Amino acid sequence: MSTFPPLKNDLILRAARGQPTERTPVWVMRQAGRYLPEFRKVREQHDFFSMCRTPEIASEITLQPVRRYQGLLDAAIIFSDILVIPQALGMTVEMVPGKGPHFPDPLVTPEDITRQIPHEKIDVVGQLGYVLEALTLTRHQLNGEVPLLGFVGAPWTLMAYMVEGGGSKTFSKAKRWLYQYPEASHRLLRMLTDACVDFLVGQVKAGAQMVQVFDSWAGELGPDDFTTFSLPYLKEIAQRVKATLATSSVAEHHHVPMTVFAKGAHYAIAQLGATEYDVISLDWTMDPSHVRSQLSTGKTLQGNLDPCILFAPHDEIRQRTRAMFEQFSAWDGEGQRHIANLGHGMHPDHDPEALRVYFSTIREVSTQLKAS
Ligand code: 1CP
Repeated sequence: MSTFPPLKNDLILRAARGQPTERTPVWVMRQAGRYLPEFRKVREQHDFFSMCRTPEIASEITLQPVRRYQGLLDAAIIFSDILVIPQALGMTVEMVPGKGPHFPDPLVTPEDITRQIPHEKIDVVGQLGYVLEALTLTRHQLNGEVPLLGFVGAPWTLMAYMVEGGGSKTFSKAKRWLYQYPEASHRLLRMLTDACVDFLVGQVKAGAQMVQVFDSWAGELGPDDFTTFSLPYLKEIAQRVKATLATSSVAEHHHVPMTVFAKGAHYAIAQLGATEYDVISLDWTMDPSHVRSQLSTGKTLQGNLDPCILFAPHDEIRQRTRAMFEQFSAWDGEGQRHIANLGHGMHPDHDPEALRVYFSTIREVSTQLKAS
């Protein structure tokens, strides 16, 4: 392993582990993205997945928000996409500007799994070496300013894209698979789980200091289906990643915090609380104190301002951010177990200055709380 520069700000790692912090750390989902003019400038010249595959470009984009919000951000998240896993398994995925991901040849029947996912492609870490290189390069370039986050899409969310062929309003094709082809669905979810485990372990070895599993479409499933088709795989990912890293010869790998974001899965909070994830990320429809009341174990919560509040006048952003922050600090008994974030990602038409207001408000209110 190459030696990385010493970390100057480990607030997010401490908050994730439930250790004391002098203020609340903050980052936002999709902080490296289309709302930034500097991102759009690079994007104009390149195809999306070529950007992901070029470590220098991926690294540059990861650093853009860290530079722009100098000192206000407490983490960087590697620029990539959850759909690099389906690509590594052999599927074609294109990113259509203004529309989103598109699979020209999605999985229609279970036979398509064997046809489209050749066995020899399952060396995910080998296929995704470019993400690992981008992580290592970025960790050096960050120079210890803030920790670097890695991520994967959860098996159910990845399966949803692979069957739907892109985004969807109802996810009816993917959900139909669960009922018509439950065995094949489990076979696919299992392959994706193996890929997620290998890829996350690879990301940590390459330099990721914390990782997040995005189950963006968890809320499309009801409680029973979530318990059958998503939760066991989410659980297994945390278990296996932690067990594998515990045997690493590098001490830093032993305590890499893991976050789960099961968007919309209100009904699953207690179950998620019983997994090995350190942090549970909440969308904006979830009430932090209600969530906290359902958790018996010491977990850190992340979130959860509605991203659309960033369209409000600055004064209202300040007011709503304060109100959000207070909901989390109400149970601040065992140390500030809160990582401030939005309840989902930035939108392309957000004003970067509105996000600055959010960051500064978090800084202000959390510093005041700690000083009081
Ligand atoms: O800044 C960051 O957060 C890091 C980079 C990142 C991450 C973590 C990107 C860049 N994508 C993701 C994860 C991701 N990708 C998720 C999980 C988080 C979430 O729910 O938002 C999902 C569902 C995707 C799939 C995806 N990729 C979508 C969503 C489409 C839909 O179904 O609604 C879209 C629009 C993309 C493209 C994408 N990914 C990232 C960027 C900057 C973009 C825009 C691409 C462009 O320029 O066209």
